[in-house]
Amino acid sequence: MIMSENIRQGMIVKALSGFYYVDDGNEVLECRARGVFKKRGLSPLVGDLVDVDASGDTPVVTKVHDRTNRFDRPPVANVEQFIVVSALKEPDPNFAVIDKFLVNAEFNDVPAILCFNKRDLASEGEIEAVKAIYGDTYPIVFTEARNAKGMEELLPYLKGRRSALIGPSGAGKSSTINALRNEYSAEIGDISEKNRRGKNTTRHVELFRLKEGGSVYDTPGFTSFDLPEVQEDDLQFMYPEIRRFVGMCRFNGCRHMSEPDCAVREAAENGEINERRYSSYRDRIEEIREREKNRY
Ligand SMILES: Nc1nc2c(ncn2[C@@H]2O[C@H](COP(=O)(O)OP(=O)(O)OP(=O)(O)O)[C@@H](O)[C@H]2O)c(=O)[nH]1
Ligand SMILES: [Mg+2]
Ligand SMILES: [Zn+2]
Repeated sequence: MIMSENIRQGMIVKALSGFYYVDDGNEVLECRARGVFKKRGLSPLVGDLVDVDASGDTPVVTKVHDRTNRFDRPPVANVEQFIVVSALKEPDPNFAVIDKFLVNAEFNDVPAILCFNKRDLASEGEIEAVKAIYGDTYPIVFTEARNAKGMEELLPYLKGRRSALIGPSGAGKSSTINALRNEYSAEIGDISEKNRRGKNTTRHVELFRLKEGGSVYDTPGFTSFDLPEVQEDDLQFMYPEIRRFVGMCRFNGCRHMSEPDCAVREAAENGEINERRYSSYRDRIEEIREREKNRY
């Protein structure tokens, strides 16, 4: 029997239990991957553009095309934008984790926008407080995904791009995707009665198309996040509101901690830089110093 070459190109839209689901524009093929990927530690990721050999009984991913980027947590490739999703309540926002994720986005040159969900559970004052922290620096939208509210604010950012929704379990990432698509396609979980946290309902990454154009990755929630391998003197560039003041301090190489005549600290003191973001920057500097100390 002569095997005909039957190579198709498509995008991995789901990876689950050793199978890769490849959308070739016509249909979604359930594929295995060539063993060689795993051996080289180059496992295909959701978002990868791949070649599939569909001539045998089981289609096989034979080639992963060059990526624009890739991430381990969550495991995704070719992300054009991060949507950092938090609940305003249940669970409470974790600003340290949000900021680490924003640093990671800056570090990888991927734009980020903030989405605060469950606005039905928050007071006007609480919403204003969140705006005060991030509103001058990042696009920020407030949603009530469970009732499909606020999607018209979010959609303009999503059109024509591949955006990864990331954030803690229970924040409402899957609910947001269902609200955007107006159908129940991503599984939604409860909030634990005991500690008001999510229950890690989403366990795999999946890419969903939007009928308006563009697509969104649903990802599993996380509770902590490690800073990327950013150097101490580069951190100032990962906080856009601090970046503006770089070069204006008395000392070259000022880390904006306790140096005299520091333009950044002054800006934080007089409210030009949000004090919470400045103290977040300081915490990250301490974290990097701690990490360097423990390295040797
Ligand atoms: N009050 C309120 N609850 C919401 C809202 N959006 C989602 N929820 C609820 O929050 C819970 C968690 O929602 P999910 O969409 O599963 O959260 P997730 O971020 O996907 O969580 P993981 O998959 O575990 O990471 C569910 O009980 C939702 O009904 C909202 O706008 N307001
Ligand atoms: Mg989910
Ligand atoms: Zn300084």
